[in-house]
Parts: sequence; structure tokens; C-alpha cells
Amino acid sequence: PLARSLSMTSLNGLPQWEDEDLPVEDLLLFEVSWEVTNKVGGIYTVIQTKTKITADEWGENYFLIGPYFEHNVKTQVEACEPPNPAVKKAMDTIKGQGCQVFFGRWLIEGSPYVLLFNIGSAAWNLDKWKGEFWDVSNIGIPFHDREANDAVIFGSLTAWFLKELSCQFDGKPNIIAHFHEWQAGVGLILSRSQKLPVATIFTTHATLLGRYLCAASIDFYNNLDQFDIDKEAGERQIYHRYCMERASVHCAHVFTTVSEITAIEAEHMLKRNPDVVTPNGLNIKKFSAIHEFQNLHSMYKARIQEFIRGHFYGHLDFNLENTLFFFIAGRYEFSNKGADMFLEALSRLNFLLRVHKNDVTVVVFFIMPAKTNNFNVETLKGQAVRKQLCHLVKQALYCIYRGEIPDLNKILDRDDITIMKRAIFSTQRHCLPPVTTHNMVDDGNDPILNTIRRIGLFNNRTDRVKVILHPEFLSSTSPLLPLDYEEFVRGCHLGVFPSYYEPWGYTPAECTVMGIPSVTTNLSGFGCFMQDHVADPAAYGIYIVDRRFRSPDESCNQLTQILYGFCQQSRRQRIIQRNRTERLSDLLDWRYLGRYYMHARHLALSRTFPDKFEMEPSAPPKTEGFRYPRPSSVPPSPSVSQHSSPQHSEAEDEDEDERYDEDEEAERDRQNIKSPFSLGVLPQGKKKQHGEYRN
Ligand code: G6P
Ligand code: 1S3
Repeated sequence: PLARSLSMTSLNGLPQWEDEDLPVEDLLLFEVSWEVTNKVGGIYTVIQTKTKITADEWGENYFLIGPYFEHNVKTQVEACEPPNPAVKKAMDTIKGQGCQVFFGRWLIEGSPYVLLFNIGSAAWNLDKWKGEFWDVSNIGIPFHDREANDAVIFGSLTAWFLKELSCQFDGKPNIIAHFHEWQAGVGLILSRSQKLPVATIFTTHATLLGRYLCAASIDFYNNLDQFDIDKEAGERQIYHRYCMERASVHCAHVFTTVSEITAIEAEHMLKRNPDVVTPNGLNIKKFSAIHEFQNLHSMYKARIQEFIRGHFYGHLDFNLENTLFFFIAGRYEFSNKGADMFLEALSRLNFLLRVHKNDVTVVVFFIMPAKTNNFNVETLKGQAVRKQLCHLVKQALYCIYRGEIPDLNKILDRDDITIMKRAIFSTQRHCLPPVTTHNMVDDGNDPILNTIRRIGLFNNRTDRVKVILHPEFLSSTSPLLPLDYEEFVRGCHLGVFPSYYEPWGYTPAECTVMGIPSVTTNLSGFGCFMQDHVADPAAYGIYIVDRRFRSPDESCNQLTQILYGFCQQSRRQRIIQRNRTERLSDLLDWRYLGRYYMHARHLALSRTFPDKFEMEPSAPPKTEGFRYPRPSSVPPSPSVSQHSSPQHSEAEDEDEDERYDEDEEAERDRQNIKSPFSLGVLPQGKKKQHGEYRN
């Protein structure tokens, strides 16, 4: 019997696509990654957000394979017995040989099953497994590369498990194994060399060489076809890793990557064109109250303002109601993530705001983890002073709330007055508000701090741009800024991600679904995707800096203009723009983008088991020709297409209620959005064709 349908329903007019139903009851799907239950970077986000739709489709036949780390398991996984007897038997065989395997449910949406290998418990096999890997691939792993050695153990365990599992089946169920990134690739290479009856998919989320070459400030995109890639990998001492990556790519039945721009990169750095581009989605939750995200913005902005009161105590001579919060966040790759260009643009913005005597203040957060020795004293002191003053004010207010006419002699006794005087004295600061919240281990060599020193953004009173480096990921239990990342993003006004190397880029995508505008570039997968799908991205709060066809200085000027333009928006314009930004969420929903993963699986089955899955499936429709239209209230004049901020009159500023005509605009736009099918741009339905794909 055919199981759940793989058909995707249309989301607000986005293109529909129906694929053949896959008999998922006769299939098992394993997704393998070093980041299963183990947060290292963006791949964790891909897997963790995608499980909901994958578990909905595959039910009990979906498993994730990852490494076992006690602290992760304790907080995220609930142990249970494998429901599938074949899976249990394969696990028991491995356990019987002294290697620990953990099974449970990952406590995230979709609660998928996870199978976690304890790498340490199997490490005594390392020399043997490295030898076996050499025999099949001629790739030698140096003893000092811990990550690569772990990858060999992880991969050998994965292939061993798949072997023990598949030998129990007689043609049914068929197995699909989807491997992410080179750290999981050894499992794929070994499965293929052992000729296991498993359909394999390999997804790369970034190429090793691309990341390294870009970080070395090489003009990467203009020289893609010029690099001697073997030599480059050797010089950077990553030759063995690059071989593992390249072998995984070439062994896979189906090779995918996350964006068109990384597909081009892969063609040059890995010498294979991806079969499918699988853009990254998010698990979108819609609030029942349409404007709830605006309320949340207000609520979390107030929490950030509280932190600012403490951080700038004694220097709070700017109006918090007229202060904008910008931020950059992510892996600390200074130039790859565009922190270098951002700082330069901030210095120019500071100049512009000062010379134009603009009364807006911009506070910019850098959330990029680095090695630290905890919070610094000056920052902690700021929050302590704020709390003390807050306590005294609350005491006074309490009387007023009780309906008493406040009698100063009664509400504050002598001790309170003494405390208050001391608190006020302690707000007299003899140094500037700190640029960093933590004691940096390598303060003298830190690239962000060194750039701040060079451009002189020291949080002086005269600066209109203030900078705060928070070199640790955010947490709701922090004594300093008790917000988790999502809450923090919601409270900010603009995310700024001017990346040079960014295969996809989750940070601006996350901003979008929370209704927060962001800056991205046309070198990021996300930026290119938005350019392809939205007629006027800036009108929707997606600002795309051109880092491809302009010099770095020109790009930096463009970024400065974007930031300066944003500072000139009125509150009402910002509210309207946030509404528009949030409207793009459907485009980033896994319920829409998950179809590309489905297609990759179907394709892998048809290539591995051609007698059962006879023909290669037709690709999901590309959305070329389909675009979110320009918002209807933006007249299509050249001046607007340049500036692209929401139109309004001064009088409108008085009305700050965002629920009015914006809803009408949204409705009008929704009606304008037509699926390419209904426009006749793309063919209806599905049609299987032979030989449509490269092998
Ligand atoms: C949300 C709230 C409004 C508030 C506004 C502030 O839209 O619902 O009540 O006035 O945020 O916006 P701003 O861009 O100034 O932080
Ligand atoms: C990679 O993580 P990164 O931040 O090192 O994978 C992410 C998920 O596909 C992607 O969004 C990002 O651009 C890549 O760089």
C-alpha cells in the first residue's frame, strides 16, 4: 500500500508541485550528521528545523545518526528502545563488539529517533579503520587531526551499522542514507565501497576550500576557474579533508548543496555539479494574532533598553526612544561574515549622523563567540547600578500605586536617601562605557577590537554609533542580557550580515520570519534566493549589498547608505516595513522548501534501485518567473526603487497603530501573488523523464 502522500499543498500562492507517492512504509530513511543533537553551526539548524516535516512524512521510519556527547544527550534526548527490530539487532551487534550506541527520541518538534555513536568507546579501532579507509580510498589521515580521526570513527560505525541492518532485509525495505558535510562522508564512501544496497545522498553546506580561500581574503569569485585546487588544499594543510569531501561528493548517488552560488562553487572546488539545490528552510509558526510579532518586538526592545541603561550608566545622554538597535551574529569568521565591512560602514555612518546633526543613536551588537574569561567588571557594575536605582524607584512607585500621596519623608527613609546618594555618586563614571562585555583572552589580537581601535568607535558621548561586542552566544539565564537569541532578534531593528562567504546564511532568514529587516549580500545563498523571488527586496526589508560586481569600497558605501537610509525612517515606516518583511515567511517555510529534499530522495532511489523506482522523477518546479510583487503602496518610480522604503506622509506619523491599511496592502499583495502554474509560466503537474539528470 502506498503511504503518506508526498504532494505539497500550495502556500499562499507559492508554486505547487506533486511528486509520485513514495511507499515510505517500505523504506527507511537515515540522516547522518556530526551536528545531530550537537550544535556546532548552521547544519544543526537545518536538521533541527527540518525534522518536523520529515517526521510527519516518514513517521517511525525516520532516524537521525550522530555522535554521542553526554552533555547534549542529558539535555536533549530521551532514551528509549528502538521500535524497529532490525535496527535493534544491528545496534546490538555493534554493542556486542564493545562500541557504545545510544538510542532515543530527540526532544524537538517531530521528536525523531536518534542513534548516537560514542566515538570514544570505539576509538581503539582507529588504526584498523584508518587502514581500511586507506585501502578503499588511498586517503591517509594524519594522527594529529582530531576532527578527521573522529570522522573516520564516526563513518566506520555508520557504515558498519548500515551493513548490519541491510543484510537482514531481502529487498525490502529499501534504505536511503542522507549524509551532511565531509565529517559524515566516510560513512558514505565505505557504504559504496562495500556495495551496500543503500541509496546515498550527500549534501555540502560549504566547501572546505571555499571557506579557507575566502577567509584568506583572496578574490575568490572572480577566479573560481583559476585555482589549482589540489595545490591550494595542500598548502593549507587540509589536503586529506578535502579528499574526504571530494570522494564523498563523487561516491554519492545524488549530490546536493544549499544554494545556486554554492552549486557554482562546488562545480569548481569539488568538480561535480549538484543534482539538486536544496535551499534551507525554517519551521514557521504563525501566531493567531497577526500582529503579535510587532508586540513581541516592543516587549523585547524594552528588555534591550534596560540593558543599555545599565551599560551606558553615567553616559546615557541619548534618547532611548530614538535609538535603533542593529546587530550581527554568527560564527566568528571576521571577513567571511562581513564584520570587517560592517565596522567600516559604521564608522562612515557615525560620521554622517554627526555631520547631519541627526538625533538618532544607533547601538550595534556584535554577537560572535570568542575565547573569554567571563564578563568584565565594568559591564557587571553597570547592570548592578541600574538594578539598585531601579529598586529605589520601584519603592517610591509602590506608594503611588497604593493610592497614597507620596510623602518623601515617609516613602524613603534616611537609609534609602543615603543609598540613593551613593547610587547616584556611583553613576559618575570616569571611563567610557565598555566596547566589550567580556574579558577577551586574546584582546590584543582580536580582529573586531583591533578594528574598533583603528576607527576609534569607543562609545564617546559625541558618537552617534555605539558598539558592544558580546563574544558569547546569548542565553536567557545570562546575568547581563537575559534574553535568548530569538528574543534578542525580535527586540532589534535591523540584522546586518554583509557576508563575503555564505553558502546560505540562516541569520537573515531568521530575521525575516520574525519580521525584522536585515542586510545580506549577493554573495550569500539567501541573498540570491531573495533576489530571485522578490521583485523589490528592499521594500520588504531585505537589503542586498552588491559584493559581486563592485569594489569593496563601493560595497561599503552602499552598505553605509542602506544603514543611513534606515536611520531616516520614521517609526511608522519601520512598522510598515516589519509587516512586509514578515509576509515573506511562507517562502522560507520547510513546508514549501522541503520539496527539494523529497526530490533528492526520490532521485537517489531511482538511481540505486532502477527496477523498483523505474524512472527519474521530474524536478520540482523552479520558481523562475514567480516573484513576490512590489508592495502595492510603493509606486514603481525610479526614485522609490532606489530607496524602497514604505511611502507615508508626515501626518501619518501621528498614528502609530500598525493594524489599519497595512492589512489592506497585505491582502492586495496576496491577491497579486499568482503561482507560475496559474500564470502558465511553468508546466502543470509532474512528468517523469528519462535522462534529465547528470550522473
Ligand atoms: C511595534 C509596537 C508599537 C511600537 C513599535 C515601535 O510595532 O506594536 O506599539 O510603537 O513596535 O517600533 P520601533 O521601530 O520604534 O521600535
Ligand atoms: C554553513 O554554516 P556556516 O555558518 O559555517 O551551513 C549553513 C547551513 O546550510 C549555511 O547557512 C551557512 O551559510 C554555512 O556557513
